Amino acid sequence: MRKLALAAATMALIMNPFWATADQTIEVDQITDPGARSAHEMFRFSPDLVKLDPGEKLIFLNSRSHHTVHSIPQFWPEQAPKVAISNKPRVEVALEQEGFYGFTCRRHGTYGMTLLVVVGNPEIGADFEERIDAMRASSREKASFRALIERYRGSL
Ligand SMILES: [Cu+2]
Repeated sequence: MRKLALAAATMALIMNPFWATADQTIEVDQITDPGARSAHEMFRFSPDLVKLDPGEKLIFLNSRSHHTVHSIPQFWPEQAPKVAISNKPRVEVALEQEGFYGFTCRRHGTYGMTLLVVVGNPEIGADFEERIDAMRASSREKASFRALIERYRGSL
């Protein structure tokens, strides 16, 4: 029983968003887990929900073996430069503007491989469902991204 409780506590930790503190650099890995039970678990960003202060850095690891990192245009601050990474073991990205930054993997986004980075304390606009509808993405990808936003909302 005790082992089970410990496992549950560990799982809860894993499921929680990773909150950055000031001056931290957060690493986001791109995972391929052949032992996973579903495609959504097999291909994923880890962590998949990150909160940063403006100007803090994000490091993307392992944009290889078909993994890429691409901006989701519907969830991207207007003035911020878009991100497009492929075939790179390590890329540093600084996100200067407050807002929601949506990321997808071009190859595995269709299975739900998405990442949400929240910079500062932006408001979740009433139009967020419309934005999700406007994403050029599979229903699984949209559902995965919606779940990230709900997780962020639930953590406030
Ligand atoms: Cu991928």
